[in-house]
Amino acid sequence: MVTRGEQGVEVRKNESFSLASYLEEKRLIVESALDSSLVIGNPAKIYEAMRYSLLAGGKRLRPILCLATCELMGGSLEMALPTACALEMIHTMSLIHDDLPAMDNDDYRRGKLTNHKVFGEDIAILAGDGLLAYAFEYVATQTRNVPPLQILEVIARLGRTVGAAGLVGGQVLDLESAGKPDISAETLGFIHTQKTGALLETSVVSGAVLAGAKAEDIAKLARYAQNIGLAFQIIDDVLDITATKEELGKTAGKDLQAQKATYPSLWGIEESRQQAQQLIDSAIGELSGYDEAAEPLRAIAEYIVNRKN
Ligand code: GRG
Repeated sequence: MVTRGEQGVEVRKNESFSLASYLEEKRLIVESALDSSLVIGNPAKIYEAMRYSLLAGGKRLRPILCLATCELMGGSLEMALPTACALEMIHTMSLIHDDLPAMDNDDYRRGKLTNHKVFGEDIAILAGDGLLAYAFEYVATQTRNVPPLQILEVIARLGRTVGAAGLVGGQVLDLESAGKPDISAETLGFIHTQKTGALLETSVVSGAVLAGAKAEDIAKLARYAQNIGLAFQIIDDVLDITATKEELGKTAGKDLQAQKATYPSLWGIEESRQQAQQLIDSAIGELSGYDEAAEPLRAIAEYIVNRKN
């Protein structure tokens, strides 16, 4: 059954599970944890800049994925909450830096003025740096009831994800791809695996690691995440063309303006949607060995192709 959830998004629903309620319940937990994770210190200005972007809304998909896999693998919400917050701190800092004039140069994000538009470029760079450093401190100091080696593994995975093998490397390739609309689907896939996929994969896998999941489960969940990660980016490219500024909360049509190759530019919009749906089907296939406890992950996968922002 398909129903309409928050913001009119079509979401899959079975009789005992409502994705809209699940996302809302988890989003509220994440919002509250993020709010209390970062109190204003001295100098107040940098904390205000960090909180401005961290608490500016957003779907909170990465922390929710982390909580969902931790619970699926038998862990508790409390075990994963500090890592869930850290994932959102890292995601938020990447958005702050991505929006800078030296990068994607945008004035709006999540329906609000971008960090540098409010606080200036110098403080926006430092707010991103502050959030990145705090994410690691937060996991290390706030995680409870998890064996230290599992915490260490999460920290190592986070480090790899943000660095040259992940977000930083992906962003470099993305910057280099501006003005080159003729790059191949393979190259595009490589860029997005690093720029977008890596953090989504770490969100899914870190929840499982914290819960003490077996290598076999971690491998399945990693494949689930790789599939949803690429589908997420394909739909992101489609929305850049089809959605309005109001729906996106940021400037629409940026890819065309920067003359970037995107999935719709390579395949067209319809084929892009179909490819995304195939990836989602493969992602859900990876969950076939799990019972209804995996329903949140199945429904989130479907939501990724049906989302409107
Ligand atoms: C990580 C050290 C370090 C630096 C940052 C700028 C940069 C390097 C990387 C760019 C990463 C980036 C902005 C990737 C795009 C990912 C993406 C599709 C973002 C949109 O995510 P949503 O739709 O956004 O989940 P909300 O606002 O809902 O959270």
